[in-house]
Order: sequence, then structure tokens, then C-alpha cells
Amino acid sequence: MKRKGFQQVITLFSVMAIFSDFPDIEAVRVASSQPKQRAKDSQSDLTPSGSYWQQHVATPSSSTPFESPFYSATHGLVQTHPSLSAGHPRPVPLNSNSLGPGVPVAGATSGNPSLTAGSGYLNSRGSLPNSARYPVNKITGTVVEPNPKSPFRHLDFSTSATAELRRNPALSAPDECARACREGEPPRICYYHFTLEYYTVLGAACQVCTPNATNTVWSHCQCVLADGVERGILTANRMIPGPSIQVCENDKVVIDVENHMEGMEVTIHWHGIWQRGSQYYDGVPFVTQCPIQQGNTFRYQWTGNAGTHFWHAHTGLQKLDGLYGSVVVRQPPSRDPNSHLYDFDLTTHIMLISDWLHEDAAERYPGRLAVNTGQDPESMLINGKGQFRDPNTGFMTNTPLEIFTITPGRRYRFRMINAFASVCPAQVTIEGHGMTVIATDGEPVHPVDVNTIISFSGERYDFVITADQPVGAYWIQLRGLGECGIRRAQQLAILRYARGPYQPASAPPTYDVGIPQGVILNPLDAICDRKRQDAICVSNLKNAKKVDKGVLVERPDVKIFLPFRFFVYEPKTLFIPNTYNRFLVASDADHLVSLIDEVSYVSPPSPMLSQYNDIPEEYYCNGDNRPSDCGENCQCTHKIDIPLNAIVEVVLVDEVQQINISHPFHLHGTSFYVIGLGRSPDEHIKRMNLKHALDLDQRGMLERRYQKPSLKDTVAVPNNGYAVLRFRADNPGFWLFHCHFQYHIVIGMNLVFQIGTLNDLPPVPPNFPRCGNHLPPITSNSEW
Ligand SMILES: [Cu+2]
Repeated sequence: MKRKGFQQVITLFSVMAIFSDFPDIEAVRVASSQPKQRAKDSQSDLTPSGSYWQQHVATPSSSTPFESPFYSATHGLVQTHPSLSAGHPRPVPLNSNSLGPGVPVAGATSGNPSLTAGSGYLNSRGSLPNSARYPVNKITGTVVEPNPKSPFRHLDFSTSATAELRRNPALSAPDECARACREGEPPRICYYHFTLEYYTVLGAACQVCTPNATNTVWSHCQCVLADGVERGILTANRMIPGPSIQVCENDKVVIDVENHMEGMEVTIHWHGIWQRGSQYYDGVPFVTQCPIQQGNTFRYQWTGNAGTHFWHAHTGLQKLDGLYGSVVVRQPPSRDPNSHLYDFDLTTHIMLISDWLHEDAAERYPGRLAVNTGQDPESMLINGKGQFRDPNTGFMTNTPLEIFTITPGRRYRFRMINAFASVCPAQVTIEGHGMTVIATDGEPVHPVDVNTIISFSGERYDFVITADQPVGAYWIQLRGLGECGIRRAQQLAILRYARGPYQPASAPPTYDVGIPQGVILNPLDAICDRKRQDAICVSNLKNAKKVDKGVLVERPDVKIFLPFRFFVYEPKTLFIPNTYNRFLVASDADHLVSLIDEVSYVSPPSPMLSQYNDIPEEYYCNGDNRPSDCGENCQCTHKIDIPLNAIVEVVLVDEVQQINISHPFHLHGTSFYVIGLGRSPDEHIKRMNLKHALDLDQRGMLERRYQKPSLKDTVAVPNNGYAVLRFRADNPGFWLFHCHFQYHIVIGMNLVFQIGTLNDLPPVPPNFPRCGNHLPPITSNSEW
């Protein structure tokens, strides 16, 4: 059984290349058979963005996604793939593995390509993107060698993204690293270069090309379509989602982040990567590093723990404007207890879901009182794609939906990443197909069969889909729950059987008439203490690996109760002359700051990890050590010290008690066991708070299950409920623990666990950037 699984995974990437090709092949056929339709489109197309709006009320089914890659034809330019336009080549499956030197394969452009080892399985042309290593002169198309003697080399942004790859032969390019992982294979050093910029949805790049259907590690097209609504955005390498990092366990990952966002600083956090030994590269501003200044490049390097993770900006609200992407660390099948449950684990089967505004995220912070109040998203994206119906006009954009391709009879591992920023839970349901959940937050669980997965910002769920339905196309529906129900925000994608139709036979599900939910993972009612037919709680998931019994003991070394809530200002107490307290204007017009254990987190002026001695002791505080004059909106650097190797229990208690909102807490640096989750078992307690939680705990009524609890790094605390987490504090460092809602982070719903002492830490990397206040004594004019 094992061996069979192994072979299947070996052929994984070759087959993936085939599937990723099909949509393009079909699209060429279809597009060429409908010239009249395109001509008509071009007449009605007056503006670049106009072509993405249909002038009648449309459903997604009436805008065929396979035409969509050719909408740019209305601008007079069509990008076709050279190797495909010559005919309809059908790539041949591999017999060998997909490792190789990464050279273009002879015959790849002959119209009859046979893909062999390392033949660029990640792009649809059947060839390694040469642009990865050799910058191409944009005018002539020729490869340019940078002049090594030029003093301006470092200023040449057209080559900086690939300079390191050219210089250092020990590095592997992103598509060389996204491979099937084999036991005993030597690890690689995988190099990525992120260029961060201000950018635009539906900019002029969309006159040049349209992004292809594959989930991109490299993008060959700088057009960002999103949901077809024009807006300014932030991008890494002009893609949304940004570049995908896909490597094998033990690979070294190196990412150069080059910040060209004018007037903005940034850090990138690798969500789910524990950073053992690479604490300095966790990407939290003023905790692990100084933010990267505009014009600077910062090199992150780490080795990842296995699983489905993602990266995102951790500064300000930038994540919501487009700075996120997937991180997948694969393992040899022998290392995954669930590998026998699926045949394929394709790079194209990452499902990154995100919420999407039609304006800058900062437009909603601190928030408005009259128009577009609150922080709810207008829209959602699946792998950066989607359509949007304007509620005022009824017009619908006809940008392409994401298509996931499968083959009858096969079983596929999907890796879903919830990159939401808002408070809305995300519900994913697939027409006609159940999902077997096999991992969460990168950690394998005993498989459970569900029909709907509800997830929160920062969570990941891996599931298996079996292609056992009639060949066809099936809807994938993503719905925003909770507050997103007001706008009825949803998005669709398509699960398509290879060689079948592109368009589902059924009408597209709507927000109100959706795909039947069936069995739900992560029910919002959080009734988790009894067995039920209709739902499975996260705390019911069973760990598929050996658990650390030492963590699951009756008495932990450290027990921390962390109630969290909002403090609501009266306008007259907020807008006092010469005071400038931060606040968020919620949709109900309340002016809020967040409190965890009665403290609202503010960053210190320098990173704790790299410049500890530059931070005055009085900056720090916690629930037991609040400054005496701190007030109800107490703001300081919330830090809790934990001895190295202590067994820690954290009890999160929701005192917000806002119906519809469950706050997902994310821990950096390690995963935790979820041993309890729910609401008060005592019917007399209507509103959960710290006192009740302590009382329940004393009476032995706080649920704790020690039987194979699942490991996670992000867990939603049920509203008006609690969560009990356990971990071993064996990764020394300064680790942020916070609500993952973007707008709650900026009003202080964070704290830092300091694990161990400074002596337990690796040395600060040489020439690590420094930052801090500049407050010299005020001098008289003559003393400049
Ligand atoms: Cu929150």
C-alpha cells in the first residue's frame, strides 16, 4: 500500500503538468471557434475595465470561464502559448521522477512535447521559465547579461529579482523546488525574490496578457484581474496571491524582500513556520525585526516544518491590499500518515481564499460613520480570482473563476488556506463532492468526512476530494458568514473533470440558495461537548501523529487565563485635546480598542529580539503588572515571560460576546494542542467572562480532552466561549500571540510570549538592521 502511494506521488507532478495544460488547450479551441462573439465584445468595450462588466444582469454561468482568458482580445492583443498554438499537444506522462537539471526539453515546442524530468512542470508551456535565470530584454526578447562592472548594477530593478539566482549556482529556482519529495533526497536551497509595489487591478498589463490558469509559482503575466473591479493594490511580483513558495521538508528557503512601496515599510510573516533557530526571520515588526524601509531589501531564511502554510505582510493593513501567498512544505509520502488517502498532491490544488475590498484597507481604518461603515469586505477571491455583482446596478463582472481540474477515479489532496483579514468565517462547500479532512494548520489528523468546512482567518485545512462523480464541472462555493451575511458576499470556483465541460450543468449557487451544507467542520454554534451527526468541532479532530504526552499532563507548569474584549470609548472621552488614542470604528459606530487581560498591545520602538537592551523596562506590562496609572484603555507592550521548556496552558476567554464573531488566535513559533473548546456547560452562566471561567475550572467543568488532541497554530475562540491550549515552550524567542483579524491587530489584540532568556537565543545576525527613537538632548542653536 505504502509503495503504491509512493509511486503515485512520483508521477504527481508530471500529471499535474498535463492537467494544468488542458484548460489552455481547450481555451484555444473554444476561443478560435467564437470569433464573432469576441468582435461583439470589442465593440461594447470602451474602457479597459469596462470589458469585465456585463451589461446585463448575469450569472457566472453565462460568462463562460474558458472564454475569459481571451478577454484581452478586446484590446487587440491575445496571448497564446506558443507551444500550444501550433496544435493541441498532449503531454505524455512521465515514468521517471520529476527531479532534474531544469533545462528546457527538446521537443517542447514541436507540438509533440514529451515532458521529462524537471521539464518545467509548473508552467503550461512544458518548459522551464528561462526568465527565472536569465533576464530577457523586454524590447528585443534577447537575454541580457548584466554588466558585472557596472557601478549601478544594484539599482537595476529589471534584473535584481533574478540576480542572486544567476550569481549562485547552489540556489534552486522556485519551480525547481516545487517538486515531489523523496526520502533521502538531498535538500535544496530555494531562492525567491519578492518585489513589493503599489499596483493596480486591471491595469494596462491586462492589455498584454491574461494570467494563465495554473496556480503560479512564477507568473508570466503581470495582469491582476481579481474580481474584475478596478482598484489600487499592493503586490509581490505583480501577482495576487503573491508568489507561491513550495518546497520539501529540510529545504532551506531564502526570500529576498525588496520593498518598493513608496512611503511604506513592511515585514513578511511566514504563518505556520516555527522558525526554530531562525527566530530573527519571523517577520513581526518591533518583535523580531525592524520593518523593511522603502528601497531596502531584507533576506529571510528559514527551514520549514511540513504542511500547508502561507505568508503575509504583518505590518499595518497591507495584507488586506494583496500581500499574501501560499507556503507549502511537502514531505516524502512515508512521512505523512495520511498519504495513502490520496493519489495526487498538485501545486495547482492549493485553494487560497481571501476577502477583498474595493478600496484600500486603510480607507476603513479607523472607520467611517456614514458610507461604507465597518470593515466588512465587498467581495472574496479564490486564488485571487472571482467575479463580483454590483449590488446597485446588478451588473456582474465576468473575470475568470478559478478552475481546479481532476481526473475520474483519482483522489486529490487539496490545501485550503484561509487568508481572510476580516471577522467573517469562511464557508466552503463543493457541489456533489464530500471532503475528507486530513490536516489542519499543517498537522495531520485522523481523516473525517465532511461536506462543508468553516474556517477562520489564519487557519488551513487539507482535504481529499475523490473524483467519483460523473465527468462534468461542479461549483465550489465560498460564502462569508457572520457579518459578511449583510452584504451576502460570496465567490465561486469550479471543480472540473478533465476532458469534461468547463461549465457546471447546474445554476450557480447563490448566497441564499447555496449548495447543501451536509456535515460541517467547525460549526459556529460551538456545541462540541457531545457527539452529533451534523457537525464536527476542531476540538473533536484527532491527531494522526504521536502526541507529546508530557504536554498533556494534569498540571501544566504555567497556566495563563487570557480574557479578551473591547473597550468602548465615548466620543467625549476619546477626542480630548492633546490626546491621540487609537481606535477602530466598528459597523455599529462604537469606537473601540482591543484588550487582552486588560492590556492593549503597542509595539516598542525597537525589536525585542534584536535590540532588547534598547527598550526601557517600563514599556512592558501584562495582566499581573499593569502600570498603576494605566487606565481602562491600558496601552503598553504586553509581554508574558515563560521559562524555557515549561508546559504551558493558555485559556482564552471571550469577553467580547459579540454574536457572530469568534476571534481566531494565532501563535507564532510553535503549534499548540487544542484540548478544550466550547461555551459554558453551566446553564446559569449566560455570559462568559474571566470570573466564570476560573470558577468553571475550579469546579472541573472546563473541558479538557487529552486523547490525541489536534495540533494547530490558529484557533477560533467560540463567541461567548473559551478555548484551552497546551504547548511545550521549547522554542526560545519572542513570539507574538494574537487575534488574526487584521483590524483587531492594529488596535492591540496581541501579546508576546517571551520564551526563555536572551541567553537561550541564537546570536543576532551580523549587520541586522536597527531602529528606534531618536531623542537626543535639545541643544541650543550654536551647538548643532
Ligand atoms: Cu479579534
